Amino acid sequence: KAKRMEWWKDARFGMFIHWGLYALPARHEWVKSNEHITNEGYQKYFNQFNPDHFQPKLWAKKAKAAGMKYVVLTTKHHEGFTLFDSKFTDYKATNTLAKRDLVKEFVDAFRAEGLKIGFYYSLIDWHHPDFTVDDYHPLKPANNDENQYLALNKGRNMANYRKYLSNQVNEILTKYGKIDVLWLDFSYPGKHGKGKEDWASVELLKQIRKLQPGIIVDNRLDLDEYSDGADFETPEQVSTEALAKFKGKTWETCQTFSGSWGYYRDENTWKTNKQLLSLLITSVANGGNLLLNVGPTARGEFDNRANTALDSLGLWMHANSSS
Ligand code: FUL
Repeated sequence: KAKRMEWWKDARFGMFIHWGLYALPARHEWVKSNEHITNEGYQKYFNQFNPDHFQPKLWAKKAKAAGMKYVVLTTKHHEGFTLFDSKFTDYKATNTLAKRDLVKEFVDAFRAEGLKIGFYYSLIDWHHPDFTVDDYHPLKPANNDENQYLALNKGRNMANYRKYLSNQVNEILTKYGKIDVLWLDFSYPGKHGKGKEDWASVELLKQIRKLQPGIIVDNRLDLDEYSDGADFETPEQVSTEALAKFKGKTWETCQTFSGSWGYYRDENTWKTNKQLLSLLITSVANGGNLLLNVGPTARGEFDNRANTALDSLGLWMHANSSS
């Protein structure tokens, strides 16, 4: 473990990228759940997804200039849409107006800039017909009625979803060469989900380690008691003051520029440059990494606010580095 963590501990600063169909409504990556949107209601975003300004080389250059050493992209977020070409679903970028595997272009561009490659993959899936309607699902009954939960889950079979998830993890770990980080995400078990049993976490982790022996895996598999469960902790949106308590652990704090991870056009409470810098410095000073998130627009661009913030971090890094 110590060996595989070497580059990561040295890296300190990475870019998180949350990009999916939710960039179209542009009001939070949880929009489908927050607004109880059905698959049919959400379909318009799939039909309109056309990232005509997607140039991952520009993203990679920005990340590098900001001093970032690795990147983590949402290959699939909770909405279930995959940016990669998958044999196991039609709900993928290849079938949109983009007509291609966007993960492939992304990987090539960031590798060319010398950044390590990470994939985020959501264990939660609000599109798959076998995924349990749990407390956070878009179809969750408004009154929390248990009989309604039962009725909604009749015919849904998590075993099928488990297979699907394992198949897709297999795809992302075999089709793009060496992958450095896998960032699996399940953070909200709720009352109706079963956590690690739902994802077969122990088997899944074995599969991952076998496919990519050097890969670094986060701690969101619900496997704390499993000795080889996690490589690092993932304190999310923790305040600068609270970061000190992670000292001595292996950790990466993930942070947004504003409140949401997906592109949120009208969200205006953006962190100042000073706040961002202080997050970076405090993380490093306490032995952690900072994974700073960008939510590109539906057309595939970083918006001005993100670019300006990244540029200013880059200026500071440049002024304070020896190379
Ligand atoms: C959370 C997710 O629910 C958010 O949408 C985001 O991806 C964040 C990094 O993890 O648990």
